[in-house]
Amino acid sequence: HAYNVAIVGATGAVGQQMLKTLEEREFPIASLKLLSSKRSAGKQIEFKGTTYTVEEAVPESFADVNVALFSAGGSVSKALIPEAVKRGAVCVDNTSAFRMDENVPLVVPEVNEADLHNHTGVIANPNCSTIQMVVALEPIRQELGLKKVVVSTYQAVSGAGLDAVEEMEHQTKAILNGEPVKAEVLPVGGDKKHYQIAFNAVPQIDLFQENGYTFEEMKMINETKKIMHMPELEVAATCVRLPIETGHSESVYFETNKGGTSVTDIQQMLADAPGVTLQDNPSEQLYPMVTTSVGKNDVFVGRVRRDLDRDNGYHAWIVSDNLLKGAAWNSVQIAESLVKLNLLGK
Ligand code: 11C
Repeated sequence: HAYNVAIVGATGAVGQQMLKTLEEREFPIASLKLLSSKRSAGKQIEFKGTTYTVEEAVPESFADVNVALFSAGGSVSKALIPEAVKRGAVCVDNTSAFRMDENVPLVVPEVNEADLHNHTGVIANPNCSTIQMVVALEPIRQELGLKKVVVSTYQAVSGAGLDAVEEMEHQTKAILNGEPVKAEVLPVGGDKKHYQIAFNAVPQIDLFQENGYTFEEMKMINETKKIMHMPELEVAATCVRLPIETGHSESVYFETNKGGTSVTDIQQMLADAPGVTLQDNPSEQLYPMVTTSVGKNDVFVGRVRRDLDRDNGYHAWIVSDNLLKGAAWNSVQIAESLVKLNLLGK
């Protein structure tokens, strides 16, 4: 069986990786529609040797579509997903528009694939920094339980889109050439000030919320609890943007319910877990890095060590490609799970 597939946001940083991933995974495509906002309509994109013209996404675009992957921003998802669902398309949404809606499953297949059974047309794909963290924590949660998580992130600019990547490149060249620096995109479109990202570390991703946390930090907190079905889990996050093109890194401290487990046992849990590659050998200087993780679908974990004060506390370093497992690959993986579980309808 093959499916009519639509990609909304086909020209964006994530849309491009969705196409690459669909091709690599040989997803069974009967027909493909590449959609975008009005601004990008008319662009041409190659897929498996055929040239497609990107069309503006409108409600009628979704007639006959079986599965639609959305990554064109929250407002596009809010406007068009109800229209697509009405027309029978199952939508996998990579934006934050529906993630915390209690009728919408928020899915990372390695953690909560079974939640797909409850879908009513929309499945939300979590935030990139949340996904890589829960993939690494889930095998530990299963064996030892989880009590508390404290994460600090080191996030790449491609998470903020292609405009942000371009801005970083321009700024870097300008600085190296001794020219003035322009900042118009980062840290976030909707805020009053913009700051240079080149040669900088910016502790703001998305807008500040009333509680002093940024929206990115609150996404990590709320989404982790929802995906793991653990409203009681204690989670705190600090999210920082670095001048890296692609690949998010995270320093994660976690406390388990059961104490006293050896680092070797934790490493074994990680090594055996789906979607995880353990890279952890200090004597060989083996640990995950952006340069060795980008372009791969897995979540890479290393630097596992016991907290010096608590026998149920551990530290780890988690790296993944934010456009792949953090976005495109997780979305395509959800589509594959929908096919496997016979949940695409029609
Ligand atoms: C970033 N995590 O790195 C953001 C991008 O909610 O899907 C993903 C935003 C989202 O800027």
